[in-house]
Amino acid sequence: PKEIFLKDYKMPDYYFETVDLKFELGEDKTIVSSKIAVHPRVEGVSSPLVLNGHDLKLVSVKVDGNELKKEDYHVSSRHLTLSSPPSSTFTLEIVTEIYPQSNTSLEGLYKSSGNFCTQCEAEGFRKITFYQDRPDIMAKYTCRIEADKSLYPVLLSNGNLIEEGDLQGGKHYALWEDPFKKPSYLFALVAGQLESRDDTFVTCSGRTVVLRIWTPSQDVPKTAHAMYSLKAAMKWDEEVFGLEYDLDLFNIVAVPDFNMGAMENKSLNIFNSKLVLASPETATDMDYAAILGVIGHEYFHNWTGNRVTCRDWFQLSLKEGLTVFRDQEFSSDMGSRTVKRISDVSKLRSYQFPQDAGPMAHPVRPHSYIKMDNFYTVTVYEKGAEVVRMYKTLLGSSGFRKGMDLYFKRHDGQAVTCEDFFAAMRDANGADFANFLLWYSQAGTPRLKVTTSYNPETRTYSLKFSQEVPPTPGQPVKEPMFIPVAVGLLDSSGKDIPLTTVYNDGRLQTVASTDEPVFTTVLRVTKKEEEFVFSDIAERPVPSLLRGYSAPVRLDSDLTESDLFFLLAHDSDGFNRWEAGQVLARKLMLNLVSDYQKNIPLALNPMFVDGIRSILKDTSLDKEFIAKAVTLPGEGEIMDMMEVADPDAVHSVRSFIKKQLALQLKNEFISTVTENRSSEPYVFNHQNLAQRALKNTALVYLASLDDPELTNLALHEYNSATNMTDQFSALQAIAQNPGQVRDEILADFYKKWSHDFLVVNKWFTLQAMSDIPGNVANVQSLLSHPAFDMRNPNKVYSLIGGFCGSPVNFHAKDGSGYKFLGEVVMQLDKINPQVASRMVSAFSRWRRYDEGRQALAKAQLERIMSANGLSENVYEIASKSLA
Ligand code: B3K
Ligand code: ZN
Repeated sequence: PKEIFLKDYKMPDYYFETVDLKFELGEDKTIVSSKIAVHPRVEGVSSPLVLNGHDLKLVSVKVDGNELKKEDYHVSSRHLTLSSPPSSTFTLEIVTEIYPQSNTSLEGLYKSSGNFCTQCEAEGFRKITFYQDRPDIMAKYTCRIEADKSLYPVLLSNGNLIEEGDLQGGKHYALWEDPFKKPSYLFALVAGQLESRDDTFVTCSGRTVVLRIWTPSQDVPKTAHAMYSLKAAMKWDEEVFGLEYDLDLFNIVAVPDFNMGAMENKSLNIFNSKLVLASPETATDMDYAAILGVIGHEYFHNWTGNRVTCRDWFQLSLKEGLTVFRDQEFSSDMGSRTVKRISDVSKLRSYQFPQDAGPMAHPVRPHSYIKMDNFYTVTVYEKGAEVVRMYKTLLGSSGFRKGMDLYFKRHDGQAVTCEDFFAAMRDANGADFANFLLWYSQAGTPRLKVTTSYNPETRTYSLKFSQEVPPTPGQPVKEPMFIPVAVGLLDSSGKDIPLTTVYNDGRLQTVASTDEPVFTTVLRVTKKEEEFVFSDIAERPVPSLLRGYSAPVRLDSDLTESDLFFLLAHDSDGFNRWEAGQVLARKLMLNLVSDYQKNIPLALNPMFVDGIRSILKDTSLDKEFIAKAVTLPGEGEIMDMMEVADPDAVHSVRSFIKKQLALQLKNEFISTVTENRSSEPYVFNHQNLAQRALKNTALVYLASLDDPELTNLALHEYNSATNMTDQFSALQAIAQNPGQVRDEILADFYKKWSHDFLVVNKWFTLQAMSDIPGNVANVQSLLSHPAFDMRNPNKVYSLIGGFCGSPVNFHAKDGSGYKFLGEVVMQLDKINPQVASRMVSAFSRWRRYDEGRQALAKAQLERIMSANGLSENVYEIASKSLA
């Protein structure tokens, strides 16, 4: 397999102006004809024209209407090369044959539940026809689709429908034209039996846009929330960024077989059904929130991704980091900003930090890849979004908006780089961004240490920072980063102290203008070691550091336990209030883990129990915030902080604390459950979902005790639930404890929902993630359950992905979990390399465990590496994991 490097980027020798495609969709094969207007980059210069192609059968190739002679081109399994095409504008016509029916990779053109659909990002278009399949080739497309009218009554592609009609032999056709230039990865086609929910949106300039969400007819009633989300997103982008939709039609299609969440094809977004279909009875609040966020995300790509796209795939975060940031902000504005920030930071810590500390660590803009699909990662997406957020933290809302405006003014219709985005932010604000660009090129999570001191004589308060970026593969030595640290200081009554002046390494900076008091200031930490001194501080303050999590770093401070309890009770920054509790919980858990390993009996600090009690009873707090604040850090997060990760110890400790809290706060939790029941019909709004979240968090605590009275309470909640959020939470609560009640209720749930594959997937996930002893056998047998199918990615993610997310069983000491995954990966790789590659990633951190586990995991990776016909996708992850 060949590695591709950013440093080798070259401009194309030929550009494509227009592309006219024709698809003759058939039952055994599909014929694809393309007619491309080509012009050389430098007029008069001819060089070989290399087109990408993957598993294509070439039927014919013509230049300016003449069939090419055999000696004028060369076809291999991955390319079609024209040795000396004309040196000025010419027409290229290519006909290929493809077989969507047998395409199980779900990349290119394939079939899902009888319907045709496409997925082209990153490099799937080359599975449809020979093309320069790279994002800096932007062309205007037309697409004519011909198919059997009764089997495929609906024919969709990008842009506007300009013609349709009947053909002989029961066929019909549709001709679509997209007026905007686009890269091939945004091409889409759908053909099948679908019905739509239709609506309209009137844009800020008064244009009416038709909105359609397509699904099989029986699912149309479940698209109301998706439509609501789309309209909310369209409005939000106009209000916050001044961005208006640019066509008169916007289509969304939901398909059950899809490798990832969704795809932002121009005006024809294709979605995994999981992220479109929802009803109160079948979808949880989490599903509703995910739909809102992803519908927003794909819609927002219309400007950040489609109108302005990436020059090459290394720049992926240019569109993904930015669009994740935009969808995070959208969800914040639609719900609770603090809770959204908490969830996003938890995700970063649980998934991105481990990636950044492992063999797959890569910068937000990677330097190389073998298979681009392996780089749609939490680093490119979530850390990339943090990088965008830092611009906003440094520039403020209006400065950030100026930067965005300039970015679109300069680059609309172009394929650009991360530097172009940086330059727009900088130039629009005349900003000094020091070495900020290092965030794109250096991998690894920076460690930031802070030492605090107060001097009563000079009434000054000092923060001394030191930073270090750990080595990562290929990057042994790092430069210090530019870390924006948002800071506030609390006085002894818990109030924010107005900040006046601060000295940075002796240089004066004034933070306060005369009129408005400033309570949070953003310190610019740029050196390996640096001191900031606040003046006019009357007493020793408690600092609130990295407010709102202003930079993606691991912060280490000398704050005492009592400082942290103080922040937990008083910080005006909601995120940091939660964070103080988490820092306490992490310390507590790590100490107990070490006790556990030394066989010291576990005992829970009563101060911690009191802290949780007071949050639980604080009626001034948002209920969703309370639910988050009483939830312990995840096992993965704790293991990530250990020298040698010990899944058994971490799991035992977390369960111990959970049960202790349940025991000691039993009455509080019971009243939380009873007081937060609701008899109102389900509505997805912040107040209602917050109430459900709090009630269900309390229920899971209570049921962990395996006390018949409390199990009955959970059963009562299960039986009286009127929506999936409450029903599934009760099921989860009960399923914590092995035994007859668990078995019966799991069977009952399946019986209720066997007709709905999205609900059945929840049932798979719940069992797969279970920590009950020896669960691998259960998961193994679920592989042959009639509802399971290895060809459907959602099912694989639910059952196999879910299992890998369970620390105790996946990391079982006897290696049974590893062996299970090893076998599944090899089987899966033959069907769908992208999905197999995601699954094999669960092995990548094998070196974090003890020697016994290391040997067992390594053996599985080696076994995978020696498999015949291994895909490039799996090869890249497995080989880098072993390196
Ligand atoms: N851009 C797509 C992801 C494509 C993944 C290709 N393997 C979805 C998104 O991020 O919006
Ligand atoms: Zn995206």
